[in-house]
Amino acid sequence: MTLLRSFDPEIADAIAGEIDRQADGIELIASENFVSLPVLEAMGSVMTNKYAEGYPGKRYYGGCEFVDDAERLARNRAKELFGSERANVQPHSGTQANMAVFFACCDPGDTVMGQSLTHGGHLSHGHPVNFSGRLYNVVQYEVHPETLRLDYDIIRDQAKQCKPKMIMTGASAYPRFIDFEAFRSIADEVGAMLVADIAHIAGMVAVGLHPDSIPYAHYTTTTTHKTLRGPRGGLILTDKANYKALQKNVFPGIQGGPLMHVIAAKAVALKEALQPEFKDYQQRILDNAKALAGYLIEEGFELVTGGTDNHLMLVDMRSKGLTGKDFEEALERAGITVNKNTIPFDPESPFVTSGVRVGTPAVTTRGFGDSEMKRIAEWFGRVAADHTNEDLAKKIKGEVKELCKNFPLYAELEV
Ligand code: DSN
Repeated sequence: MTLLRSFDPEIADAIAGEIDRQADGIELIASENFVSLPVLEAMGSVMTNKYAEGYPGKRYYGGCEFVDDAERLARNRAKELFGSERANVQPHSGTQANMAVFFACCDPGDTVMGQSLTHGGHLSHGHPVNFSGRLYNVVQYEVHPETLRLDYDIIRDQAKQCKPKMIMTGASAYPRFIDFEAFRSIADEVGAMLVADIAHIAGMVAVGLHPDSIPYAHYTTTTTHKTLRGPRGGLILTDKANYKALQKNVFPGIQGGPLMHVIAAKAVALKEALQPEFKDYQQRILDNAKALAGYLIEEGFELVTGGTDNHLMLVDMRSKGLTGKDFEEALERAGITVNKNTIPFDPESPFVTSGVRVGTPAVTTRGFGDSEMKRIAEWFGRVAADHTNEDLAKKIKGEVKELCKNFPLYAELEV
C-alpha cells in the first residue's frame, strides 16, 4: 500500500480513478497530453518545498543552489530547443505568460489586437471577461467568412485603422498554419509589438514542422503541457533587446515564488524534446491528424476549412444534425473524450456550440497510428448516427477499452 493510500484513501481513490480513466479511454482533447514518468518524478519532488523569488543567482531567499541549477537547465534547454536568445521558464500557465507579455508591451488602456475566441483565439488574447479584455482596448480579428482562414490583408487593414501597440497571434482552435512572417510585416507597418502564442503548436514549431515564430515575434509565449508534452505551465521566449522588460514583468510584475518542482519538470520535458525521437513524435501527431481528418470526412463529417495542417481539427456537427454539446456528451459515454467548441460564426452559445475540437497529441503519445485513427472515425460515425442510444455507447466503451489495453498507459503507477 502506498503512503498516500494509507493516509488519505479518498484522494488515493480519486487519483487511481483518474489513472484508470486516462488508461481505459481515448483522449482527443487537443490541448492535453501524457507526460513521461521522469517528468512526473520531477514534479513530485522536494523542489515543491523551496521559495525562490527572483532569478538564478539573484534570489530573495537563501538555499537556492539546487533550484538555481534546475532553472538554469530549463532556461538553457528552452533556448536551445527553440533557437531563441532568452527564455523565462517561471510563468505558472499560458495565461500568466501572456499577462507578463501584455505588461511588458503595453499600458492599461492601450489598443491591442488579438484573434477572437469564437474564431479560434484564446481568452487571454483580449476576451472581455479576461484581464486582457478588461485592461486594454481590444480589437479582435476574425477568420475570413468564406475560407474560414486568417486573411492577412483584412488583418492588415484592421491594424492600419486601429494602430495597436501590440498584436497577439496564436490560437487554441485553428486547424491551419499561422504565418508569423506576415504578422510581423503588419506589426512593423503599424509600429506594433508582435507576440506569438504558440501554446498549441509549440512541439511542431520546435522541430520545424510548423512555421517558426521566433525570428518574427518580439515575444513568443507557450504552455509546456500540450504538444511539448511537459508539466502544466508556461514559458516565454524572446531576444536580448526585450528580455529586461520581460523579466521584471514576470517577477515581481505578476508572480511571486516560482513553482520550482514544475520548473525542474519543464527542464526534463525540454531535454526529452531535444532528443531526435521528438521530431518523429511530432511528425506522427501530424500524420495521425491528417489520417483522422480524412477518415472523418469519409464518415460524412464536415471539418472547418476542410482539413488540418496541424494537430487538431474542428468538426462542424451541423453536418450530423447535432450540437457540440450533444456529441461531446455522447462520445464521453462511449469512452472517448473531446471538447465542444465554437466554430467561426457559430449560431450556438459557447455552452452548446456547433462543433467539437479533436486533437491527436495524446493518442500519438500512446502509440496510436493509422488503423486506430480509422477505428476512432468509425466510432464517431456510429455515435453520431444514434447519439442517445445508451446500449450502443456502452458497447463502444467496451471496444475502446479493449483497444486501449494494447497501448498501456501508466501501468507502472500504483496509488
Ligand atoms: N484551455 C486550453 C485549450 O484547451 O486550448 C487553452 O488554454
